[in-house]
Amino acid sequence: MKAGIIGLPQVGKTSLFKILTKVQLSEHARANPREAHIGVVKVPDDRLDRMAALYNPKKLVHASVEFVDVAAIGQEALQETAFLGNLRNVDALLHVVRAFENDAVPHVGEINPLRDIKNVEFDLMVSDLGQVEKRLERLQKDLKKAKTTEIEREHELILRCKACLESEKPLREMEMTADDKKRIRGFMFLSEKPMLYVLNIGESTQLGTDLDEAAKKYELGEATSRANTGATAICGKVEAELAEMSDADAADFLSSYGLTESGLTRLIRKTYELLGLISFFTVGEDECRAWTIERGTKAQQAAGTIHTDLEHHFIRAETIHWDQLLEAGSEANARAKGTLRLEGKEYVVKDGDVMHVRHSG
Ligand SMILES: Nc1nc2c(ncn2[C@@H]2O[C@H](COP(=O)(O)OP(=O)(O)OP(=O)(O)O)[C@@H](O)[C@H]2O)c(=O)[nH]1
Ligand SMILES: [Mg+2]
Repeated sequence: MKAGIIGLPQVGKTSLFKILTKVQLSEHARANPREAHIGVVKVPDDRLDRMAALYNPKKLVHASVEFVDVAAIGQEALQETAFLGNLRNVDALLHVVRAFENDAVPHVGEINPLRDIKNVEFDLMVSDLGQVEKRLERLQKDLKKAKTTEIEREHELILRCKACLESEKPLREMEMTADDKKRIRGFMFLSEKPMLYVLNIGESTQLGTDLDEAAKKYELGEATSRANTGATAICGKVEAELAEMSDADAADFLSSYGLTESGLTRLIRKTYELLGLISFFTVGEDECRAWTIERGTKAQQAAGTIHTDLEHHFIRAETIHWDQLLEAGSEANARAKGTLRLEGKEYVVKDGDVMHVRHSG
C-alpha cells in the first residue's frame, strides 16, 4: 500500500515524511526538492508486539506502508509528467494542511485550512477533467465507427465523471459499482483516490485536546462524513521531537501532553481505515508477522497473501483472536480451552485474527 503526501508549498510535507520514515534525506534529495522521496514505514501494532513477547520469535515483521513525498502541488506541477506519474501511482492521498502559525514560514495569505483544501481539490479535479475530456473525444469517435456495449458503457460512465467534476465534486464521492471502478482504473484519476486531510497544528500546552478538536475548529468535521474522506491532526513540531526519543521517553513526553499515542500512529491507522484495510497475524517461534488484507477478505484469499500455494491447497485455518491467544498463553492452552477454532475457506477474516493455515500442498 502506497500513500502520497501532497499539499501547498511549505506546509510541512517533507517534515512529516522525514518523521514518518525516519529517513535522513541525502544531499542529493535535499538539492533536488522537486524529486519525489520514497520511504517505507512499519505500521506500529501493539497487538503484534505483545504476541511477539510471548513467542520471542527470530523474526518480527510488521505491516508496512510506503510514503511518497512529492513537491508542492499546483496547476503547473500537475502538468509535469513525473509529478503526475508519482501521484497517479498511489493508493491514497494525505493532504498536509497548514494550521500552525509562524511568520517565518511563508504561506499564501492567512492560515485558512478550508480554503487550502478547496484549492488543492480544485487542482486535482481540473487535472482529472482534462483527462476525462480527452477520453470523451476518443470515445465519441469510436462510437461513430462501431457501437459496442463496452464502449457505450464507458461513454456513459465518463459522462457521469464529467458531470461530477463539473459540479466541483471529487470522483471519490461519486457512486460507482465495482465494474465501474474497474472500467476507469486505468486512468488513475487523482480526485478518485481516498483522501486524508492532515491538519498540521501548532504547539500548545493542551495539545491532546487541541488535536482532538482541530477538525472541528477548522470546520473539517463534515469531511469525515463524505465518502472515502477522513481528517486527522498532527503537530509536526512535537512529532519531530518525539522521533528523536527512546520509546520510554516518548511515552512520558506524550502523557505530559495528555496523549496516549503519537499523532503518527493515529495517522497511519486512519490511512488504513480509509483504505478499508485490516491485519491478521501469523505467529510462531520463527516468525511473528502482520499481513494486510482488505476488510471482507475470506480465509482462503487471505492465505494467498502469505503464499499462493496456501491459497490453492487451502484446507482450513486454525483461527483465534489475538487477545484470546494472549489470555490463553499458548495455542495448546487455547485448543484445550476451545478458543482455537477451525474455520473454512468462506470464513471472513476479522481484524486481529491469528491464523495458522492447514494445507494439502
Ligand atoms: N512551527 C512549525 N514549523 C513547521 C512545522 N512543520 C514544518 N515547519 C517548517 O516549515 C518549513 C517548511 O517545511 P517542509 O517540511 O520543508 O515543507 P514542505 O511542505 O515539504 O515544503 P515544500 O516541499 O517546499 O513545498 C520548514 O522551515 C519547517 O521547519 C510545524 O509543525 N510547526
Ligand atoms: Mg518538501
